[in-house]
Amino acid sequence: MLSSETDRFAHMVRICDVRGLARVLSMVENGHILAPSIMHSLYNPERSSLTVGITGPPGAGKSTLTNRLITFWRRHDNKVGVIAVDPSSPFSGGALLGDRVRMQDHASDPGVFIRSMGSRGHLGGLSGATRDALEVLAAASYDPVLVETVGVGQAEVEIASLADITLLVLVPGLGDEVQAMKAGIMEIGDIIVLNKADRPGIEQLAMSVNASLELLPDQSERPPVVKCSAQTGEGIEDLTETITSYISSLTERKQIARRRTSLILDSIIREKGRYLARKMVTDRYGSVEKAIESILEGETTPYGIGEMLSEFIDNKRECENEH
Ligand SMILES: Nc1nc2c(ncn2[C@@H]2O[C@H](COP(=O)(O)OP(=O)(O)O)[C@@H](O)[C@H]2O)c(=O)[nH]1
Ligand SMILES: [Mg+2]
Repeated sequence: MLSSETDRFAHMVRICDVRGLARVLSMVENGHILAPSIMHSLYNPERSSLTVGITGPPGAGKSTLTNRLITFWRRHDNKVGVIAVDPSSPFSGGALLGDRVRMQDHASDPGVFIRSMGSRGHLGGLSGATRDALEVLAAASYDPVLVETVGVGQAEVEIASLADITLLVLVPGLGDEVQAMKAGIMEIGDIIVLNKADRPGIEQLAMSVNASLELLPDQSERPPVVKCSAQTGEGIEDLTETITSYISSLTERKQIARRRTSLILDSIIREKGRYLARKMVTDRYGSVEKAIESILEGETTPYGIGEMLSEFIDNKRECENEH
């Protein structure tokens, strides 16, 4: 029964039945009991669809740019999937208003599937839900699947770097130095997009970004930097050419499949590890809050609990009744 249901949903995704697809995405988001087996059935490390992460500070023009990129790929007859992730929004499934408005050129195009994800409800965390949603849209042969994340915090960076290619969007005037000098942020962009090139300050931004990139120890890994204006369309062709040539440089399919699989497995290991450890603490103390009480009362320490977890994992202890 379970397996035939799984097959039915996986089939709906593969034939790109839009309602089935929306249903499966909701199941993934809400941690439905069938979600893992559907994902298991759909996963193909050597799938041909590529995923493109678009990240950068709020207001950088990511949605406007996404709109332009959709137009580009639609002209090449690709079906395009878009996942707009906003961790600060409580909404999921429905519309993130601003994003929808920015992408409305494509709202009625059946070759474009747009899905918004907010912070609410994800049992495995927003990044796990996004990870799986990317795989679902890729399995439905949307190619590419774009994922726009708002902000440059840890969570957003993690989500964007799950994609096969990541665009980091920076703009003049949002505290250029701060933006450019965050070395960690530089490392996440395969392509750095300097948007709002129609605005003053773009040259200054380009200089400060290039100066930061000089500091990369391996200059052969230096990401291309492209100036454009998502609003006027200036430089968009340069950007699409850069993306296309980046994609064709990723010729080693096996290598992409390996990287993709390793990121997904790593993310699942982290997710399950956190779940397992919390569950062990809860089994032992009743709840995480009670564990904290025990620590404050001097009965143990966070490290003592860590040790206990290690011993549980290594089977050196029985789970309950240890003193
Ligand atoms: N001047 C200018 N404004 C832009 C450009 N791209 C986007 N915008 C504007 O910047 C604002 C934020 O854009 P949006 O795409 O929603 O940014 P997001 O938060 O990164 O998704 C909107 O008012 C856009 O019209 C650009 O290249 N030049
Ligand atoms: Mg946006």
